Amino acid sequence: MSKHALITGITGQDGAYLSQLLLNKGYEVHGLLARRGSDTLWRLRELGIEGQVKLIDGDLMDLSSLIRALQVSKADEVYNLGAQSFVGTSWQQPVLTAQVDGVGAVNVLEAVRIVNPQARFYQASTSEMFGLIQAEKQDEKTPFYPRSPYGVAKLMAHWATVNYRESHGLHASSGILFNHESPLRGIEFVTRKVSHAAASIKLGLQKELRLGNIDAKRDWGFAGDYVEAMWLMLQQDKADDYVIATGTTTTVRDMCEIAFAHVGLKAQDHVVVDERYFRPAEVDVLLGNPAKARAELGWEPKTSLAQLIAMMVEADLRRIGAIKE
Ligand code: NAP
Ligand code: F7E
Repeated sequence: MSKHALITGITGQDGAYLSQLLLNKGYEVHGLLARRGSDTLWRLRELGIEGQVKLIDGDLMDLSSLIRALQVSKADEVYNLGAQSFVGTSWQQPVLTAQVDGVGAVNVLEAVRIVNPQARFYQASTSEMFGLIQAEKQDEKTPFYPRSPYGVAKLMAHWATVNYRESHGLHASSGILFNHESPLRGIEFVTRKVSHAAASIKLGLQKELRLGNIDAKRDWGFAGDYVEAMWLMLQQDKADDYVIATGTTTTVRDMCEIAFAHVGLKAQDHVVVDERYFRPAEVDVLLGNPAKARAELGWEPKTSLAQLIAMMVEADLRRIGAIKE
């Protein structure tokens, strides 16, 4: 009998890669579809799996729809990936972000507790919870200090996951994932904004790239590698929390150099710093220590930043080239 999975946020970057991973493992994959707006299924289509997942209408803010999704999917494993995930927007929509990212996670936990407390639960926690970092390298024991409404909402969801594990005995794990990117990354995030611009400038469609704080440092990995860690967490006998990261950090400025060099250009000739993209409070540097995940899950990142950025620029060259023809 195949296992059943329910993924909230199935139309997002991680939802698409996780669906692909689980389908390859023989799972029946169900996903919560929050919006039926214009082309929300493009990522599943790019991976060629649009017709292989079963979509259930629902929203993280609607507990009744989550209860129904648990019943319909008969899920053994529930991955809560749905979120308002763009940090910048969380200052414009702090209440929505709190509701979707914070209360939404509690809603999923409640649905699991009510419908099938034996189901295993994964929470998409984030390095944004470390915010103003309290240790040079962040691990599972590093104190949190979120710097954005997004980080605050995610911290609520993280502690709710721990609490449901401790008070209701749920197999509920929290993956504290550092930034992970791919050709399926939303265009608003900095790596994709850069890969798209490098391709666009190379093809003569754009001249400059306007960015915010290019001195910020991030620990960037490949989303395809990171969804494996999510699955591994739910295969453990005991639920727990794990940091998932590469253990190296790079400035936005240097990441731009890698992207532009891939198409034979120099980033400094095109990047313009624009204060409009600065945030009210910045997370200056993130650097994760994935030692626990390596030791207990046997998980390792497989893709270097140079490989990742090359993959993203190549994908954008193909997409833009296809539109131009
Ligand atoms: P993403 O591409 O922004 O995907 C977010 C997903 O959430 C989309 O499918 C979106 O649906 C869905 N969603 C938004 N509001 C919803 C609602 N009210 N009800 C149900 N679904 C809703 O994010 P991602 O990069 O794949 O990240 C996956 C998860 O990991 C998120 O929770 C994110 O916060 C977290 N995370 C991400 C990273 C990272 O670096 N990528 C790192 C740590 C943690 P639509 O398609 O309809 O908008
Ligand atoms: O910004 C700086 C920006 O928006 C990275 C989400 O997946 O990872 C992501 O959050 C850095 C920041 O990602 C621009 O100020 C400079 O310092 O790509 P980002 P994020 O904010 O780190 C975490 C782990 C999550 O959980 C989130 O869901 O880049 N930056 N100039 C810029 N950022 C953007 N977006 N655009 C710029 O023009």
